Order: sequence, then C-alpha cells, then structure tokens
Amino acid sequence: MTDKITGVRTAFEADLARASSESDLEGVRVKYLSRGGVIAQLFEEMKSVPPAEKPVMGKLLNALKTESQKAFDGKKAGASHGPAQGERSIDLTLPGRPRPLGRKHPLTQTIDEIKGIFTSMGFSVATGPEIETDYYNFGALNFPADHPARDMQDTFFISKNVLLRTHTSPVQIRTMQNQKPPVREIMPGRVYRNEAVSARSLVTFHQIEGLYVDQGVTFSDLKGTLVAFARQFYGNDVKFKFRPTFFPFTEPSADMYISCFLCKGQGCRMCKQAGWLEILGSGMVHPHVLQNVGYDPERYTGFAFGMGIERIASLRYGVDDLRLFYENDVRFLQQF
Ligand code: 2NM
Repeated sequence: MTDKITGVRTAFEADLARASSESDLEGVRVKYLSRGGVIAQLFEEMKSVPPAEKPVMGKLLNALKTESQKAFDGKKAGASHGPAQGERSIDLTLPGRPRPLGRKHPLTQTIDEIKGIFTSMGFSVATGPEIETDYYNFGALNFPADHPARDMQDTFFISKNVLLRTHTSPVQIRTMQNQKPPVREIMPGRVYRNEAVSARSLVTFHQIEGLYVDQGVTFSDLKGTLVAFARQFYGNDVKFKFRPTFFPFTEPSADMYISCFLCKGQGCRMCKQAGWLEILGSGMVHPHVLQNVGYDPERYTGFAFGMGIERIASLRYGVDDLRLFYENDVRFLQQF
C-alpha cells in the first residue's frame, strides 16, 4: 500500500507538471481528485488494510490528498491569473505610456486673453443669441432701411425679420435695454456673413465688441482704454494710430492701427508693405442708438469698439489662411 501511495504521488506530480492548458488541468483533476478518481480509490482500498497498519496508511493517504489538492489549486490559480505559457509577463513597475494632452483652440486662447485684459479694467462679459431679429441686428443700430448690409447677399436671413447676427452689437442693445448706465461690458461671440469663403473671409467667425456708457464718457476715454488694451496685448512698445471711418452706429468713428510687429513698421508681407495693421473699429455711440434703448443722449455718452478674433489671431500667429482655424487639423492646432 505504501508503494501504491508513493506511485500515485509520483504520477500525479508528473501529470500536473505536464498540464499546460485549462483542459489539461481539468483532466488531472478528474483523474486524481474527483469522487471516482485515483485518490478516492485509494481511500476505498484502505478498508482492506489490516487494522495495525491503518493509522500509518491513513496518515500517508491524507497527506497525499491534501498536498495534491494544494498543488493542483496553486497551479490552477497561476494558470488563470499569470501569463500563459509563451506569453511575456507584465512588468507593473514600468512607467505608463504617455498620452498626448489636448489644449485650447488658438481662437479660444485669443478670446480668453482679450477677455482677461478688459475684465481687469472693470468690464464684464455678456453673451446673447446668434439668431436675431432685423431690429436688434440693424434697426436699433441706426442702419438705414436701404443699407447694403441688409441685403440677402451679405446677411443670412431665416425669414423676413429673422436672421443670423452679422455682429455681436445686438447683445449691446439688449444689455442697454436691461440696464441703466454705467454700462461697461464686452461681448465675445460667433457671427455670420453671407460671403464667399476664401483665405481672408469666412461665413462664420468671431468678434469681441465692447461698450462703455456713462455720464461724461469722451473720445479720450476711448483712446485711453484701447491703447491700454493694445499695449497689454501686443507689447508696451507698440505704436498706434486712429483713422476716421464710418459706421452707422457710431459718430465719430475711427479704425485703430498698430505698428506692424513683424517688421516694426518697415513694411513686410504681413502688413502688405504699409507698416501698419488695422486691429479694430471704434467710435462714440450714435445718439440715435442711445435713444433707441431709452437712454437720454443729452445725459449719457459712450464709446464702443469691435474686433474680429480670427483676424487678430492670424496676425499674431502669422496664419495666412483663416480657414485653417476651422479645419481642426491637429498638425495645425498642436502649434499653439
Ligand atoms: C464696431 C466698431 C464700432 C459697436 C457699437 C455698438 C453699439 F451697440 F453700442 F452701438 N456696438 N458695437 C461698434 C462700434 C462695433 O465693430 C467693428
């Protein structure tokens, strides 16, 4: 009987060592450890062992049973959790694979920076609907009925009176209707123009407009505020000039230029040899506009300005095709 037990142990160990798959292991379990298996049979045979030998044989057999079960369980656990044969183990101490981080879109970066400069000067930020009525987009802003911007060629109309805003000025009208002076606000947002898409013009782009209305606001306040902005955004040594222009909603009106930061005013491709870059439009809010929102133009004055974000960003980063901002090509976006 002792030899038999030793023989079974040797055979079991060999079979277990050879088992390399789940099904091999199951074969070993059925052969040795199941109810009708080899070890169970040995227990059957114990019945015919002489009583004097029973304690010793019983001990040997019990040891075989528990040790084989333990060896089997150990191998099975290793087979299901550890690497399969022929597979490399995973080194948990290795550093993880780096994942590329996303970043803010260059237009969002530009908007955030401009917002930061004006909020630090006491302006708050307002937003409003992109779908507007003819009144908020044109009428309240002193556009005459026959102004060319009101043409289907220039504006996307949804119906006779409803359209996609062509500028963010309607938000300023809404702000002034809902609030008494002082009003000190900037309005960033998306606008729409019915134009052929090219490197220099898009059907949708972004603007930031600003408005300051109170008693005693003058053109000097306009200049001081916009020069302070330009110095922070473009650098302290930037030169600037204002040139008269026309908008229906401001009088007088002025475009602001800065000295070209690429050629320092010498003339280059970026400034088209002019030495100057136009960065925004501005002016004193037209008395008709103040009247339209219920402000007394004898009591209040104000200035307003507006700039195109794509233009500002393209000048700053030297991007020569505005369409790049909308293609979402990571090779472009990764550069900012
Ligand atoms: C510009 C240029 C100049 C402007 C005026 C107003 C309002 F509502 F106060 F009349 N909003 N925005 C304005 C003035 C916008 O963009 C080039």
